[in-house]
Amino acid sequence: MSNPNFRSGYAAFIGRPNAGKSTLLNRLVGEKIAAVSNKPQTTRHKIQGIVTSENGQIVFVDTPGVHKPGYLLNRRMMSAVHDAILSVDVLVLMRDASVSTGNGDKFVLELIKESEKTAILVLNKIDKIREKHELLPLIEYYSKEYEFAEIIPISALKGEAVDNLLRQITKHLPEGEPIFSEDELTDQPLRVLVAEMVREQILATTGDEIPYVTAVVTEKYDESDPSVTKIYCAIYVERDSQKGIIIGKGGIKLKKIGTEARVDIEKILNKKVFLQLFVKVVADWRNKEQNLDDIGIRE
Ligand SMILES: Nc1nc2c(ncn2[C@@H]2O[C@H](COP(=O)(O)OP(=O)(O)OP(=O)(O)O)[C@@H](O)[C@H]2O)c(=O)[nH]1
Ligand SMILES: [Mg+2]
Repeated sequence: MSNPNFRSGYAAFIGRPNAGKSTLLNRLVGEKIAAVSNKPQTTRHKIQGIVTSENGQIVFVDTPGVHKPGYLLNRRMMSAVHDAILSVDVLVLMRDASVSTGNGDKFVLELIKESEKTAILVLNKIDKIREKHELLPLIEYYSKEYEFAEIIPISALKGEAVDNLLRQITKHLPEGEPIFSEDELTDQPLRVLVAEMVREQILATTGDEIPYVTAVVTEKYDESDPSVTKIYCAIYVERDSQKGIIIGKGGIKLKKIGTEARVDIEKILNKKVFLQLFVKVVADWRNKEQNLDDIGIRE
């Protein structure tokens, strides 16, 4: 890098489920690397997305939405959040500005306060807000609670004001060389990216209960044929009845999930893909160390 003032470092998105953290990550990176859905607790592990510009390199750390942990799965999700808070240079508190402040928001704010770190407040989903002045009470509330380095209203979905956000975050990073090479977009292994794309389609095609009891693991990734990558993914559920829901009548739902996920995966790999999905019933996987390790949700 020829720029002597080049800055580089880590910035973590912290916020409640559904705030739009993964939507913003995908938007900034310019590729779909994290699953997005309208269901809470979509993100289950830390996902890094890398954005390199002339002036700096930001390694974004997407984290699971902050929630009360019930299962071992949820405890591991929350330790991913705490871990990210401790390890990054800048915290980005993501807040859905279109909903009123609840206890969950206060809890997230406490995490930021305890960290005493440089933090930027991002008020997301402004496309849902009619008049900009409606944001003022929210801005006032947060400014009283913590000395945010910046407060930036954006729409992650529409891409509104995200360039400004990049500039502002870069400003608060230490001077230094890039951490990753310029063309790298994520630290996620392809196997994990693929599983994430499949899970996104499961979330999109099933009702309220299924998302929580489902996990996806890439069990085989075969590149021996140069013309087509063959990928085999296991979908974990906890009960036979859930297996039935995912497969659907005559297999129609599983087929739809597979077809749509394959389109996303081919986009990322830039290659023809054969994707085979199968459903495994694993009772209580959300409480089992070994299953969680296999799924890639590590302590
Ligand atoms: N209208 C609107 N919707 C948005 C915006 N950003 C995200 N969303 C929607 O909000 C929902 C949640 O988005 P995600 O990116 O999955 O949220 P998240 O914070 O990563 O959620 P978890 O992973 O569960 O913590 C999705 O339906 C998105 O399409 C936005 O700027 N405007
Ligand atoms: Mg997410």
